[in-house]
Amino acid sequence: MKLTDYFLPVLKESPADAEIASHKLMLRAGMLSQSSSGIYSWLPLGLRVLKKIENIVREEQDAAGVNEILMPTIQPADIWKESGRYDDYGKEMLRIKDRQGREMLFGPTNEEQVTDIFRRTVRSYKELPSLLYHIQWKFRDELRPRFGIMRGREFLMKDAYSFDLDKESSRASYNKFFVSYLKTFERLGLKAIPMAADTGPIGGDMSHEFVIISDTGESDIYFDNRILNLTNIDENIQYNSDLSTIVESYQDLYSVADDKFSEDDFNLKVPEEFRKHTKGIEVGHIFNFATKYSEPMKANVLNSNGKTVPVHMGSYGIGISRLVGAIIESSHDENGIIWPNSVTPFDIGLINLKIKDFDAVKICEKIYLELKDTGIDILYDNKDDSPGAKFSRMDLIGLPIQIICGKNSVKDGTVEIKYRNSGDVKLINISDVVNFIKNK
Ligand code: 5CA
Repeated sequence: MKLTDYFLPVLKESPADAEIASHKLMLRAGMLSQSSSGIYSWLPLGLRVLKKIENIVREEQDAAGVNEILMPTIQPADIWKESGRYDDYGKEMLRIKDRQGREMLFGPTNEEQVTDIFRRTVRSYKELPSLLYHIQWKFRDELRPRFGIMRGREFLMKDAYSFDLDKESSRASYNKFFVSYLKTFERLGLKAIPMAADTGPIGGDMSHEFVIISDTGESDIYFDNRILNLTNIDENIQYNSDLSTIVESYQDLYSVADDKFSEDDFNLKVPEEFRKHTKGIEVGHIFNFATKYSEPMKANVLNSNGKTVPVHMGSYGIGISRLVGAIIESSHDENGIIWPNSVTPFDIGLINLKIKDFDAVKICEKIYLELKDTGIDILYDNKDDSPGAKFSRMDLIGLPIQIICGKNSVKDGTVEIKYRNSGDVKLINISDVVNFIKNK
């Protein structure tokens, strides 16, 4: 992509109402445009990152054997009346009426909708377990939307749902999601800690929040520091094997959100040198709620004895739009964003400092086309701006590698490679650029 064709409205100054780094940087880097309180449009750079995160989450759900579906944003109130949550959900739910006067709502979550799909289609225990997910916009009329897309009113969520015959197999489904979440967040360049948590309006008796440590997070977390040293999940993990040992290795170390915190337990279970109390950002939340929805909504199957029984369910959320902010919170410096390779909007930024020099333009065009041909995403700054403006814009948008083409490029046939993360700069020959980048 050439910068002269790209819609990238960067700002010099942070907007006054943005309080935290990620919100400021997303606005300054031209990723977002606010529509109203807690509601945003995603501009090209922001949308690229959102899609990359969405795809990693999708790949990991698929790898764990979860089926992708797409449910509507607008749901009928009737199913929420059946589950009993229509009144419980309160003012966070956006309620609307269609032209026939039927009560509808903009979905804040989908337990009822997915349970309705299940009860219409599945009859026998032989079809279980069933695992479904979708990636869809949600609306919650949050009391205090803040920090940009971090606590929005409209936000993108991956929500998954499990249906099992009994408590035991439902626990195995829970473990599957638990492990796949650890792997997903690893791929996103994040260390997410699973914390035992309250279930709130979703309900149930077992729940974990996945939280990344950050001073600007809204959650208070208490944990045993050794949880950060547990080994990563194997890339080829077999999701149909028994995953309880992995899950227990996390659960054996005390880690809780503040609604589950007990000072006595913390002191008893964690030696003083490992006790940690910090702020964090909740990027995922999983729940097991047994038959809370299946019983009132009559989502039943026939078991092996021909008896009708309600299914055991769980739900599993990841805040996809929140993750964009969370990744920036954990990876930026005073000059701007530093994208992890897995979610960077472009792999490479190519800067031409000599846009009026015919030979420099020729060199850059060649590098640009050759890299593009190898399937590398490259943003070519071919704009007629000062070097200072070009450097600060490229640092702000945070691409991992910059190729800088200046006066030496024409004279000596070299370009500079700058790593955004370390700031290290390296000179290489123009003829080696493509191979060098390909090997990275
Ligand atoms: N039905 C369950 C799981 S599918 C559910 O809705 N869980 S949740 O309420 O915890 O939301 C799941 C994830 O969505 C959260 O962990 C968080 O990362 C994200 N999320 C929740 N509310 C917001 C919000 N207002 N803005 C941005 N992201 C949010």
